[in-house]
Amino acid sequence: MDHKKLTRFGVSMDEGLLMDFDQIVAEKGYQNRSEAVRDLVRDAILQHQWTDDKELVAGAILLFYNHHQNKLVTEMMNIQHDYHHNILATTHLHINHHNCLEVIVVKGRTSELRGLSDKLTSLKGVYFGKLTISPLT
Ligand code: NI
Repeated sequence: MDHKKLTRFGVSMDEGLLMDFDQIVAEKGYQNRSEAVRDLVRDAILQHQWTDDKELVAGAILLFYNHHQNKLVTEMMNIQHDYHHNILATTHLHINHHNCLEVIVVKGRTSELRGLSDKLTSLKGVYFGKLTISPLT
């Protein structure tokens, strides 16, 4: 399929929704709505592809947590060792006296990476956890 040929299409939506969208377009610095819509469509396509559990992907898990939480660091370490074949690198940053930010660079099947991310994110003491992945093809 030729992705270079531009095709125009019309979109109808209520005024309020369009006003909210225009605000995001302006805040993010898009040149126009078309550019913003193209990014949204690309993202939607990626999200859809990620539903294929067998697809090989690479990405990163971002974790923000309190390292004083009882047993949290040990549990995190055990889980990461269980998934050692999926983990390419781990970066740990001591944000302040209590809190740490960890970025785990991962590669593997979508289902495996989701499993790893869910296990880490659901631990007590983890304030925020998010897996971001990109297809490798
Ligand atoms: Ni730390």
